[in-house]
Amino acid sequence: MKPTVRIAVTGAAGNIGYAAAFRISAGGMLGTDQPVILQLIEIEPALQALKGVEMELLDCAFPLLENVITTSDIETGFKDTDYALLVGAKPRTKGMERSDLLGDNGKIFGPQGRALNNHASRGVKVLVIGNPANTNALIAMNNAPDLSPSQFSSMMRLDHNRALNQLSLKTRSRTTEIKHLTVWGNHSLTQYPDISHCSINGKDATSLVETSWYREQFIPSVQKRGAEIINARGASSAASAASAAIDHMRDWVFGTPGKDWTSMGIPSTGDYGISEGLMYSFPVRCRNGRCEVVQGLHMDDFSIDMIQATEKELLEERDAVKALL
Ligand code: NAX
Repeated sequence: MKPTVRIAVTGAAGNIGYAAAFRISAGGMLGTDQPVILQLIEIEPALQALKGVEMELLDCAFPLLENVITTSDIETGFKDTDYALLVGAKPRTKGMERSDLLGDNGKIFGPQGRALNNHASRGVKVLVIGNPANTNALIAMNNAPDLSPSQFSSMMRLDHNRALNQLSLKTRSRTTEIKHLTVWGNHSLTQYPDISHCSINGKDATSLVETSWYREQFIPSVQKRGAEIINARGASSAASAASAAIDHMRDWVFGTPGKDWTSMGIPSTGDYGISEGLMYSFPVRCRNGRCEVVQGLHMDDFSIDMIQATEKELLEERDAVKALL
């Protein structure tokens, strides 16, 4: 058995937090030889519900789960944590402008960034899931000057997995046979699910599907999948989001498989002409706990327009929260 690690989850009594906590405790994220302490964080009014989550976790008698801490105090919740999944966020309510949502969430992610800066393990890996995830991650990162920007990321893996699913259904292949898919940019309707470098069983994916299907059906269906789930389920994606968070962290820690890559929101250092500092989703390979943008991919005019459109939206989001950075 490895030495115990601490994993903080905010919004842990919510839908995604609830689904994630059990899979983490069962070893789905860091392996079945990794004991964990869960540090579950909620706002005061949800602490009673969180108590119920703790009771259920303990009732599972998970061999790997050494302890569960529940708290509304972020300094306690992030103390010595090795991994942080920032799920809790303020949802958009009727009549709320996007700028109000950005501002309200900034008030959550600024203090969380500072608490991570001051209390987390020096090697902490932070994944922001709560929406608007890319810009919330940007705010947290900017409020943690003693941590490296490379310790912050935002979740695009659900979009990536949704794209794998759509393409596998269309081409009657397994998702594991699809390589080199990327979802670029923002976790929003401007994201760009890109199959132009993708291969399926060694064949060019673009030769297996019609361009009209790719541009008019595939891209919008991945972009709008979240809304489709809400219409069907009456609630937003939860288990699939938790599963994506676990995939994201597992690849970050153990590496992306073989020569394949994944999609992760990470701080831009200017690759592919994307403005420096933006939390932007790129094709990423992870090795030894570090993530690197895949270099040298040829981008055609369509792709360039798409990656710039989603960059423009992220620049506008950054402008709207500049007081918090
Ligand atoms: P829920 O409303 O079920 O749960 C959110 C929980 O967060 C609640 O229990 C709430 O009390 C808690 N919370 C709110 N503010 C908090 C704070 N300051 N500190 C700690 N906890 C706090 O939402 P859920 O379905 O779990 O979704 C959570 C977030 O994930 C939302 O912002 C949602 O939009 C976002 N998503 C992001 C995705 C992504 O791919 N990046 C996909 C799924 C999901 O839509």
